[in-house]
Amino acid sequence: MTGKRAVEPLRWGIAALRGLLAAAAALGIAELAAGALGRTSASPLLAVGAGFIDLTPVWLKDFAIRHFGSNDKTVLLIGLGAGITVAALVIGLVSRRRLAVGLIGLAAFGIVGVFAALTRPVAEPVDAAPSAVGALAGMAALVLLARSVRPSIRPSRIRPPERVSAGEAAHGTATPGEDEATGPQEKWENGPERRPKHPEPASGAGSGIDRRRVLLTGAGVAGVAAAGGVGGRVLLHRGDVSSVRADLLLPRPASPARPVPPAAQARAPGMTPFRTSNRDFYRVDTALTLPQVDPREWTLRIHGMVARPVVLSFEDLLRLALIERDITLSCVSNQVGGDLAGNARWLGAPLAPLLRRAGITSGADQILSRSADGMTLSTPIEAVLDGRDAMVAVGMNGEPLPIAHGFPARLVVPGLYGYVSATKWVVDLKVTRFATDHAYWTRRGYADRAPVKTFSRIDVPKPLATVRAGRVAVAGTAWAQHRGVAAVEWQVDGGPWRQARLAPVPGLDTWRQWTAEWDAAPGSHTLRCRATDGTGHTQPEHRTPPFPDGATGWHSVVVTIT
Ligand SMILES: Nc1nc2c(c(=O)[nH]1)N[C@H]1C(S)=C(S)[C@@H](COP(=O)(O)O)O[C@H]1N2
Ligand SMILES: [Mo]
Repeated sequence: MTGKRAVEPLRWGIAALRGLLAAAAALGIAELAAGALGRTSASPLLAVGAGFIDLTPVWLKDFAIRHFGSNDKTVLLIGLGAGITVAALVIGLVSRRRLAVGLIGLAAFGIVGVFAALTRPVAEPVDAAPSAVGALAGMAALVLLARSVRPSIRPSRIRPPERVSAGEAAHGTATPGEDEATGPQEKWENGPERRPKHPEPASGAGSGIDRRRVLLTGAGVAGVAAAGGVGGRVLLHRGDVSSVRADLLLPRPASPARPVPPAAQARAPGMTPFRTSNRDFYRVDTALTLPQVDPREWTLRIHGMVARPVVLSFEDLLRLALIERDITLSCVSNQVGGDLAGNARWLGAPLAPLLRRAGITSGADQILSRSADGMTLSTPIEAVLDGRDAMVAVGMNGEPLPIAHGFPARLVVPGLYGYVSATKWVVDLKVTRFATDHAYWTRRGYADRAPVKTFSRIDVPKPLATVRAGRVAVAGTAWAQHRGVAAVEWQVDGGPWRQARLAPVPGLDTWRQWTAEWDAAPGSHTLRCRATDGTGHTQPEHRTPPFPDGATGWHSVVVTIT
């Protein structure tokens, strides 16, 4: 019995590994099928991940954005991978005794994958195929792996395994292949009293298990899994549009941006750049993989409550009189003091004339925009038509839009939070009513109309910084897009409010930097700031969370002066 005890954990380990290999084969083949179809969104991992994103409750999404920021998707994929690994190990373990249960487990995963793929907003019936084919491949792999550890020659065997299995099936106790020791061991389960003294030899040597066969089968399945996964990735890469983007030349604007006054950049060391580079621009979206939209195939459809529906190609769009503007974009999920905001120079076609060309029917109050990956955003029409520089943007900081920021085209509407204005990879504008159509976030309880709230934060000194006593530079960023920042005040330890110096800005639609000098005495101090916008509204002290229409509250920073 000592020999058996030593071998048991190893056998369980091998069984668990079989589950892992079968799952890998399933995912690898599914990836290959998705690649062959050129359907990224049908890859089971991505489809299930995207489904997770859609099912994520608002509080969890805010938590994820707060703690992982633009890495939220990596964290999700790692979590998903960990979950699948655990499930695969369990499938392996249960299939040691009950292969059928393991197979049902794999099939269940396949069904989840099929369901996830078919419920994506951009789903097509073929999207069921990768998960289905993958699940079948995983099941086949599990059977093969289970068979490979069956003893091939057993001196003690009286009947061939087929007959033993058939006999067992007749008793209704087991199905063939439930354990690596199919045959004799199945019989033992019928009655312990019939169990031989030494059910399993201590070492594989005399067991009749063909180690070569086990290893070869395992390696074969692993190879198929890896080849499928890599092949699938390579095939899916065919759709990558980075080279198309690199070759694209954008026209010059008919209406260039006003020059940014050099002093718009406050000179405090460590201060936030006035213009955010494309690389540093925050990214918030529900896209688990970046939509690859080829401008040569791109169209923008304007329809719904319009007199004359319009369809524009990318060339059509570039032929329009383009405008270039500095506009600060910010996210409703930004917390007090947060950095989910960025300021860029956008190039694009003004949106209002396009809508007027289509002829908006009276009663329409919403533009429901849709992206290539099926995301929907709603924008109040009155904001788009009130004269502000709402645009279908194609350029960002002198380049075509980065793929992560909406290539080849996105909406930008100054003054509104991103979720009600800044549709990336935009392909469709439906003129409609708030009473009729609901966009992704508004369906989840976020506000229909969400003007950016008047906001200011302290950028330097950094929170919990230790600074030398004396003259200390205090500086920060404030925004109230399209209303403009009229004043920023700051205070120390709850003392009197003092006016900060405001840097010049090119217009009402960008953020505005502010600076102040502080004669700092040693000790621990709390700095606070608040902004007042062009309408006279002052950022309120009361803190509210981002849901449902943006966070409020004063930003404060604690610093140590030595
Ligand atoms: N297609 C698509 N567009 C989208 C989103 C999205 O999830 N999908 N998110 C919106 C939100 S919530 C914000 S704040 C901005 C962010 O734009 P950025 O990633 O370029 O900074 O994009 C908006 N446009
Ligand atoms: Mo956002």
